Amino acid sequence: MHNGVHKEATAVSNSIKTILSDLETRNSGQPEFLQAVREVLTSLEPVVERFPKYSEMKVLERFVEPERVIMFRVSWVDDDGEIQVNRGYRVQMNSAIGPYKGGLRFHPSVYLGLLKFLAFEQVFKNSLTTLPMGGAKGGSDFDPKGKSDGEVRRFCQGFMTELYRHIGQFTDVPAGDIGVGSREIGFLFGQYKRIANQFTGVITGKGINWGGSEIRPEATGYGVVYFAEEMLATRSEDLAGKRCLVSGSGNVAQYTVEKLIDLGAKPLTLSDSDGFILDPDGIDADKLAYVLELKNLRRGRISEYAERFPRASFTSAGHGASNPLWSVPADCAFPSATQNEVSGVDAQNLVANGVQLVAEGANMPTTPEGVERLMSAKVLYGPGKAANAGGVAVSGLEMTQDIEHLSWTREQVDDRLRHIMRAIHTNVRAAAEEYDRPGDYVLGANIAGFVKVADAMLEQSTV
Ligand code: NDP
Ligand code: 2IT
Repeated sequence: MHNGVHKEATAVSNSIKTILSDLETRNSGQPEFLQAVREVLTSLEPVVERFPKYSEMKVLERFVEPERVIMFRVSWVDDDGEIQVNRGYRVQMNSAIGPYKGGLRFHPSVYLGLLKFLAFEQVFKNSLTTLPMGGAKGGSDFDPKGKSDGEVRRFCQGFMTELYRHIGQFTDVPAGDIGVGSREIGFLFGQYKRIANQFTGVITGKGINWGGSEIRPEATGYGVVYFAEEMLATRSEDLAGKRCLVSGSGNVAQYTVEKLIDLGAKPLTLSDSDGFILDPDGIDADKLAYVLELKNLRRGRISEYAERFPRASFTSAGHGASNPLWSVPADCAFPSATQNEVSGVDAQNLVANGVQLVAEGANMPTTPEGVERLMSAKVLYGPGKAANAGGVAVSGLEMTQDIEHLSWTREQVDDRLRHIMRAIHTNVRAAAEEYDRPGDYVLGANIAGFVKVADAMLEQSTV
């Protein structure tokens, strides 16, 4: 390497190390946020070396600090008449390329660091969609599991009674995530409308008769499978006949399975936090209809699948360093439950059992050790911020339809979703090639997502 270039590389690498160590000091106790930032900043080294303007203008330092964090109390009354208190949040990370956009998560594990990681990832993902959306995430440590409809409604109304003043169709547009589905979106939107006295597209994932978009419920799962098809096509392969592992059994998992069935693949598994089911005959359309009814209407547990279909088995979740779901022999894997659900050992098991492709429906489901193992084994690895961007992309299309007061057909939205997933795939691969790392979807997604937002920040000056 030329001496000057080498010096520049070392200086950049040192300055990124300094940013990371400052960040660790200032955000100790937020391991998921630090994990997400570490991966991204490390892969941005070559772009920062090539364009000193990013260091000079302190773009990385600005990227890792949310523009605004809102934390608030949510008090509500449970079915026994007791007052309950939860914590609500909205992390407004970056608005350089559009209004803040990102989901709401209701889960007992929610705390500021988790939402900062999700909001940080969202900035890159939204940039990749080709649509004008900034990044945000919010939610609460409220646990919807086991709560009555009335309790969920009262919680959602309390949550929105504070959140409404911080959001708006041109300011910040929330949507669903873990624990926030169509029921919760309805309660949240209804309360927003009541307080603001305005019917606007302030939330996405709305019902089809009140401003929602066709294909939004399906979009994340369909998009992941479209992205997987694109990845396989680079090796002249397709999904027909492929045995697929899917984790989770919520929104993303359900529509991943639906699209896999459509394309002739054989989905074998689903899971929830209690464990996983393995159906050696494959989950077909009728069995999937049962899962949708079980999870979305009865709010039951996935273990019931094995009671209903006796050829399937249920395995309880262990607490060790590995999840037996990822040891099932298969061709492709679609982690679609939660962060850090694929450990280094799990990744090793996937590779040992023949998996050639991992496309992430969940956000950051693979640990850094896991990513390292998959990439060194030359598995086609599609990180969440690229592979699962279809959900927020169709949210962006919902925003456009709301503003124009019209609705596109299923075919129109699905067609746009396919085009967007193809464009993301092309752009991510092009960025990886431009930086001499062909086929590296992690580097490609981080760089392609970064450049657009970073240049917007530079053009908008010191914000
Ligand atoms: P849902 O709430 O619909 O489903 C979540 C599923 O994951 C459930 O089966 C749940 O099981 C399981 N799960 C959640 N937390 C854990 C945990 N700690 N351990 C084991 N299993 C767990 O959420 P979604 O399907 O919407 O979200 C799944 C993932 O996809 C998340 O990472 C989310 O951020 C990501 N995502 C979602 C998008 C969307 O549009 N909804 C878009 C892009 C990404 P249980 O019922 O036992 O909790
Ligand atoms: O992680 C995600 O991209 C989502 N939960 C969807 C966000 C959105 O605004 O549709």
